[in-house]
Amino acid sequence: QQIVNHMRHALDEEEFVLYLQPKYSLQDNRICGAEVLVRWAKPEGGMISPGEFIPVFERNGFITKLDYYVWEKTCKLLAGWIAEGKKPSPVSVNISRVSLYNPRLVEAICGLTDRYHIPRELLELELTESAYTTNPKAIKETMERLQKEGFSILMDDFGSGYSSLNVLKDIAVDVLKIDMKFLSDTDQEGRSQNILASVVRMAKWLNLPVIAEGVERREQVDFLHSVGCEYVQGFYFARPMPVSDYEKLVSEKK
Ligand code: G
Ligand code: G
Ligand code: MN
Ligand code: NA
Repeated sequence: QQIVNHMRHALDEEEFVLYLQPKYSLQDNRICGAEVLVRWAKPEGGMISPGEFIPVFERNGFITKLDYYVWEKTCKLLAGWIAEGKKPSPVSVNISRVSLYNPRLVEAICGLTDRYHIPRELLELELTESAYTTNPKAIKETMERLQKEGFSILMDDFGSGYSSLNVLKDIAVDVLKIDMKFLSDTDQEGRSQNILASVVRMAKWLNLPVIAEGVERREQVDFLHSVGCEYVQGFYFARPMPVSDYEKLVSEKK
């Protein structure tokens, strides 16, 4: 209970801040969007990364509140850019597996984009692949409702779970995100490279854009280019950054 009060307090005090990690188009090296990644800025200093607190929040249910908070902040951000006359690229937010089972999820997201007058193609939704396993039927239904409402669904961490292909068969997601952790450095025979190349090819057959994430090295970029992967995200290009830094970066590049 104490930790719950602590988190409520943190929400009220706006200790959760949005960071943005740019996504790039490999074809022209331009920024084509960003992913929102939340950070917890403690008043006594220091940033806590979500890897530490999201799993806790998923267990105690607080994640639904935090997710909603992040989506609303993101809508405000987009609304601000639009009001300034900018033509923002889409921004994606993460949806926790817990938020996914909120029966009012679709209403909540539609309500936010309506309230802030955000064109729905500007708010993209990232769902981790492993979330599908618990109740695939309910999730499929929710996904399809969101898509009908005009939102794109990005399948996060594709290939990391146990049922990637199964999920892909059942749900017509809009974008695949593949993690480069997939490519191990110790792989002498290039097995994982071959698998990655095949996934990109499969995605093309399915008419699905692919974003490679976790791109850290030049050789990975060259490889991705050679197999026709179109979009990238990762430390090699840019780390997650405060909103003001992202705005600066985007205005410089244009
Ligand atoms: O930024 P970092 O790599 O530390 O993020 C760690 C994990 O936290 C990632 O799996 C990411 O998807 C998740 N995450 C980041 N921000 C959010 C958020 O706003 N909501 C949810 N549910 N997960 C998030
Ligand atoms: O699960 P999800 O894909 O939403 O999480 C993205 C996480 O990956 C974030 O925590 C982000 O900080 C991290 N990340 C982004 N780019 C890189 C990268 O190039 N290398 C590594 N190791 N992590 C990255
Ligand atoms: Mn993500
Ligand atoms: Na991911």
